[in-house]
Amino acid sequence: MATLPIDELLAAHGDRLGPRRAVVAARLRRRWPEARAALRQVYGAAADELAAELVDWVATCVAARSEQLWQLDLVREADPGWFQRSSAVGYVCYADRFGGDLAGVAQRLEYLAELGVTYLHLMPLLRPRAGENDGGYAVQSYDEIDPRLGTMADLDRLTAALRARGISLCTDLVVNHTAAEHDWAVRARRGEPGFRERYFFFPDRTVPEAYERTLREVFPAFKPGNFTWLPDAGQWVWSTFNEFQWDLDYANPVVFHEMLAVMGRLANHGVEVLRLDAVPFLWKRMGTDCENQPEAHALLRAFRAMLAAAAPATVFKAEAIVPPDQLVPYLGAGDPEWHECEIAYHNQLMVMLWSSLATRDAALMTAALARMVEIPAHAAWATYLRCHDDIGWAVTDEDAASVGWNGFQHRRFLNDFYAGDFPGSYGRGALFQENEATGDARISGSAASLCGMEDAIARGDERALVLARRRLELAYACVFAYGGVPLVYMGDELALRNDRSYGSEPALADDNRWMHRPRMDWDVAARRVLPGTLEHDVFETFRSLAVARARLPQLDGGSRTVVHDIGDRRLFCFERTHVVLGRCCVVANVSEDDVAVPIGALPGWPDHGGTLAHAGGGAGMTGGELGLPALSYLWLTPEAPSP
Ligand code: OTU
Repeated sequence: MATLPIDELLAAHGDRLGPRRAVVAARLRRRWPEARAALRQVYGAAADELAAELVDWVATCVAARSEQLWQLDLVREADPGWFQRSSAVGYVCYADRFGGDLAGVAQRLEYLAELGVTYLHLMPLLRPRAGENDGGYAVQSYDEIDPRLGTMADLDRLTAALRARGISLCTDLVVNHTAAEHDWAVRARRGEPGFRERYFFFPDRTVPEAYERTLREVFPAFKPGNFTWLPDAGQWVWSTFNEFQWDLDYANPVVFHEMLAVMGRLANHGVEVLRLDAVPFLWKRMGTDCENQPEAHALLRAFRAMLAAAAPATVFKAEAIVPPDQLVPYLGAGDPEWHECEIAYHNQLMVMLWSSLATRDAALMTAALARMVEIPAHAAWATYLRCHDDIGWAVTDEDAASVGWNGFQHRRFLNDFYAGDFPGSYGRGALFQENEATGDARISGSAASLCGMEDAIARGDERALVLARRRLELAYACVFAYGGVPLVYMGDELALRNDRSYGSEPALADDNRWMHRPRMDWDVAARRVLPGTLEHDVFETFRSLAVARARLPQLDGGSRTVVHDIGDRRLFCFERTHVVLGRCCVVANVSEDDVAVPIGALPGWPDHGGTLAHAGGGAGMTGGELGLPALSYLWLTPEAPSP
């Protein structure tokens, strides 16, 4: 397979590709070497067989692509940084909880437009198993929409409506596992030839136990261990998450090919961002934790190269909630840089924002973020404060030690603090998956409740409510400026507090992540236009962040982010800088003290201080000094202020 006869292979497709053929051939010539290298790393000699099959798949996928999406492909190839623009604002919600169903979501686009949304992440849309389904992350059919939400035709209509408004649809693709009720799993369980090889089956505990020695448990409270016994089959099956989520075996090239085909079909329905779930787990290696293995990266690179040939308008977002050193490679950072996922969740920024707010100290955030490796200019973070999952305290022992703290104790403090168990804490969250053996736990709870709003409202404490609101604004101001696509998690823009109603729904009651997955209350949302209400003030805060961000091209995801230690642990400072787009400096006071800092403390910043581009919490600049009241922040640009 020294050279792939791309033209010959495409010629076999006759007129199917019509005038698209030359472009597809060019894309394949460009992408195939990357795909081949990655596939060889995983499949060795078997990669060669896949080659011709995959070219065939590309042709089929392109032939089925609508003219509108084909045009979008061409536009995106001309502007590959489209998702990095400073005008990008993401919004994340459950289709049913936001709009009832897909058609209902399409009725709410005006609301999204008010917030400046350009990227809509609808949580899992594909048909899940009946009953408990881990919020849709146990997929029974990758070719059907969850019937509660609509049909594929509804998806086509929704993506067309979104595209017409310049909004890209993101949805989840659960690549690591299927539901135990997926057709493959059912056949594998019966022992049908060709299906057991798509999962990991073991006749006894010998091999599972050898793996268990180095595996962690993701959901220890739901299901101890990583394997599930199937009495009818007389087999153990690998199930990292819940018993009903079976890990796929990517050592089988059929699994790769089939999942790629799913990607192509979703792209052809107009999905522009695929959130690839749980990617660290894609490859298993005995003696390791079976996360972040080199083959998992190779698989993503192969998926990337092939989908870029078939549907280049669609980008990948990696869901890898792993320590910073393991995270950055998912964006293709390395020497040399490569193409893997265009976007990845910045879990570290999220954790550090919560940590800083609890301790009123930014030193750990400054240290941890400053030492992160830069990401390639073609990639971007998805920055966020809250998502549908729990918060795991990804604070490394080394980072904690570098600011004089003990990692274990700090993580324990954060759990106590946000569960409301620490004296004086304002957090009203709850522990998730407490593991009595290791002392580990994570936190559930809505952003507003974790920021102290629920507590302040319950106690009728006006001053506490002001501080809680400032915490939410400060954190989101960092999320909006730090670099990449800022994600607003549904409800945060209205300061929705915890929703405890899940406790009375049997399929949800055991999983307290539902406390921060509320249903949109449109009566509450209606208050966003009533001045003097909490909803109005918070909503306006989000709107103004989006407007201010859109005006500052230097906040494009392609700009560098440089974290500065400016000598005061209460202040978090970072700068966005780009040789063409310019600079922007952000300073945030995470403490509840009033802090003043001379302009000279900002490295390389002009003495006149520049122009205040945006601020919150009463922060401002007078006579060579920045004034930062409790929990306030400002965004500065270097141009001299107009007289
Ligand atoms: C993801 O999360 C989803 O976001 C969860 O909602 C799902 O339950 C889960 O996958 C299974 O599909 O461990 O605590 O490094 O951290 O995949 C959440 C990635 C999780 C994992 C992540 C996982």
